[in-house]
Amino acid sequence: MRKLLLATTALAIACSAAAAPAFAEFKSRNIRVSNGINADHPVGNGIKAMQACLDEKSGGKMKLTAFWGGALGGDLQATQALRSGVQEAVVTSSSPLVGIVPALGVFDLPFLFANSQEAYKVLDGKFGDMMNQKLDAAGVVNLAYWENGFRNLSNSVHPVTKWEDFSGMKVRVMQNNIFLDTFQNLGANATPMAFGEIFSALETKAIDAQENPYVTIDTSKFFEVQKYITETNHAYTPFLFLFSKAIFNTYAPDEQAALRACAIVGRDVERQVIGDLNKKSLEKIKAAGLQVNTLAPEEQARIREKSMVVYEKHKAEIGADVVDGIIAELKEIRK
Ligand code: TK8
Repeated sequence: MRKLLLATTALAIACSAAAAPAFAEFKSRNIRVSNGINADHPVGNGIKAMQACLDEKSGGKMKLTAFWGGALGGDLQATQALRSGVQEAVVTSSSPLVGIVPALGVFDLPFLFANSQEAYKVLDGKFGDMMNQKLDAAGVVNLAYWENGFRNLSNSVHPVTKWEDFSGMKVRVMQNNIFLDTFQNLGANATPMAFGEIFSALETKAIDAQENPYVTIDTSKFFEVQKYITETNHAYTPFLFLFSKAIFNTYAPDEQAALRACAIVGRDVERQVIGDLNKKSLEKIKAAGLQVNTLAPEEQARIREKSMVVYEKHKAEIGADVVDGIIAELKEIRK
């Protein structure tokens, strides 16, 4: 009995001794994560997985609190809050940030990526790292590239099956010159607007159309105020999981490493859930009565052909090295 007691006490001491140094570097952290999309978007699943990972690594000390539907401001506004060190994190599209890091515009080039696999290779590899250095220089740490997905067009006026159908259509675009030019070049009346304003602008018919991945069209309920969808797949603009550099720099190395590692765990879950949900979102959109069109291969080719001027036009402002770099890398991947 005495031996058992001694052994248990020894074990208890050993455990507490082991527990203390393991989490010594971790402080209680409340990390606010701003999102434009809603809680039922797969980013929600990603954040849950990231939290479970952080719980394990920090002994429950690092807590993520997600804010949804732009409650802490739109992508751009939240990113500025990170840069000035007043907010910890945001999951944002790259596109509204080109004014801060012009090289990010490379992801806005129409028809750049052919599928998500090649996007993952570019983003999670050397090219993504190079972009992360530019983001770092602008005061934000990109923990990982999460997913929004391939973008498709929805509208309330008529089916779009060829580029001429864009003529005069009022299309909301992200606050980004490359998107603006891409749609103007197709004949649309493109209007830059923050994400949070889309639903009511569609509802009041201030705009006819918007473009986003199926999962976003589903979870942000745009299908409720739209009649037609065309599977254009015209761009894959990534989500960035950004952290305020000013705040990140005050964290201990273990805390920083935990955030980086767990953002990747969350990314993998988020991408997986998007992959699963994509079809279901499309089914839901169809069930709501929307007419879904695909582009005939020759029409897809015509749109792509017509859009290529955008590459040359924006090459200098994105950085010729960046544009040439990604094209060379894609060539390599496609071999
Ligand atoms: C959500 C946005 C959105 C983006 C857009 O905050 O603005 O259309 O695709 O998903 O980042």
